[in-house]
Amino acid sequence: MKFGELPQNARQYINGRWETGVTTGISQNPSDTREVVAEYARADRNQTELAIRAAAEALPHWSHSTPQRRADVLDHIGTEILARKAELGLLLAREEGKTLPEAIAEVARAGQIFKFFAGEALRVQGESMASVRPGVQVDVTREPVGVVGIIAPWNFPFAIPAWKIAPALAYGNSVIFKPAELVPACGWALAEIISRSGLPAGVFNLVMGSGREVGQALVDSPRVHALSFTGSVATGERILQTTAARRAKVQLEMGGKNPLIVLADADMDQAVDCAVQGAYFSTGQRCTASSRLIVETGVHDAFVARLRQRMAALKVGHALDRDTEMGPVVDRSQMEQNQAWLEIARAEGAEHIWGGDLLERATPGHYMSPALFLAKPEHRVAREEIFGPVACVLRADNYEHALALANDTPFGLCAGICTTSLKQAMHFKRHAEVGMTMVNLPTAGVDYHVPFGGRKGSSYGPREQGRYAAEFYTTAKTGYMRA
Ligand code: TXE
Repeated sequence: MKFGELPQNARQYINGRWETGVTTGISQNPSDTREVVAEYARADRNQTELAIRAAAEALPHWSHSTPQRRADVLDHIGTEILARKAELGLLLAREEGKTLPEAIAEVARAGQIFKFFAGEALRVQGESMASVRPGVQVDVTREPVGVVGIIAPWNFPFAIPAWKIAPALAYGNSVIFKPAELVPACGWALAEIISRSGLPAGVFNLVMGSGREVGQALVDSPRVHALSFTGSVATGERILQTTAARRAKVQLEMGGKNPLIVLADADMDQAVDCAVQGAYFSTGQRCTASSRLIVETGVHDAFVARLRQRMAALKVGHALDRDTEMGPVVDRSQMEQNQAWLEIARAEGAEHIWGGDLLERATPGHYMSPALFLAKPEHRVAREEIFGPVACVLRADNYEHALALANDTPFGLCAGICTTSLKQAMHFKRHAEVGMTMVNLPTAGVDYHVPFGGRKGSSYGPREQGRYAAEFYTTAKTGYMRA
């Protein structure tokens, strides 16, 4: 089948077999809502239970498989994803709405992640230490954590599942993967590649359906030993309560309200570029988006004027149009939320600088222009995650004030600064209360071989990605031995 066409029978993958669901659903192209991208099978609680049981039964064998076997499987998956990045990128752009270059780059990233963890499967490390007791040897080894439930959001439907599934399999766990309802074709396409990689039946399972039914079944099941989730704060908090009560291991990546500080000494072209990319690319639908632009007073007005000029020229359109810089909003409900935020901002007294208009294009889609407000730190628009192309500017008296504003948030995913001062860049890197800092770079845009995650309300549990992923997907065992 070609992905330019409708995927027929996007089905569940349970215990090595493709299964119909209990009901069916569809996904739509946000650039052209007349187009159905996929018809897919939706599971219920019982079907999810079958997938969990299959993963539990497959675990003992897979968890003792050789590192070489796991490396070969992951390498196979990565190679196919990379070879098909243009075709899969087209599917992603059609289903989620990010621009085609962004979509192809995301698919390539997913392939690189599988390749990276193919290598990591061969490098599972332990420690050997001198014992405090005479004649005793002590070592620490890493073992798989068990059956892993993976609950993914819609905004990176290839890369986020990849950075959860790849380490889960690399370290010998079995997996049940639940993609977001808006992107079933992407989830299915990834699962289809994984299904042909040489894994034993039951080691990897795909269940599609609602969060409330399928996702909740994974969260509730005592057979699921660990849960990795990326999504909204509200869902993450609910998952935390249930998993904590049944003592499952849990990793949550939730929202962000990421600051980008622009100091008076910054290279203004670079700063405007970082702000536009960070705030509006991928239609602002990234947890790492720069939604708070904190600008030193000396350059505030000039920066806002240049940013506004750049925003006015930003090309909003169909995700597949060659000159589109910003695609549509993902769906109607997200668009309604974005529009409601514009109202909230106005009602709070934030000054509207640019955008937020609904746009008409040749095809019926969820198009809006990027929006900018001048806000006060106490405004909701400056405190809560919007998850759309809506950013605000906060005025700072000096660097110290800017840093205080940057840290004045319940979130702590990432933070950036644009400056030519080495002293202030170094101070910022040490004092920003976040998991990731960026100097003269957009806050969105990360590498795959280093840890990803935040502090405070943004994240919970061990970091994702890179070697640090082992912390979540393995459990330590301490061994004592005497001859
Ligand atoms: O998120 P949800 P949605 C934010 C963003 C967006 C809002 C809603 O503000 O507007 O969340 O998006 C599954 N038990 N972010 O509805 O509900 C769900 O099916 C178990 C920010 O997509 O959190 C999906 O697979 N699972 C974020 C996944 O959780 C449940 C990225 C995420 O869905 C469940 C995405 C339940 N009870 C959204 N309920 C970021 N910052 O990256 C839902 N799910």
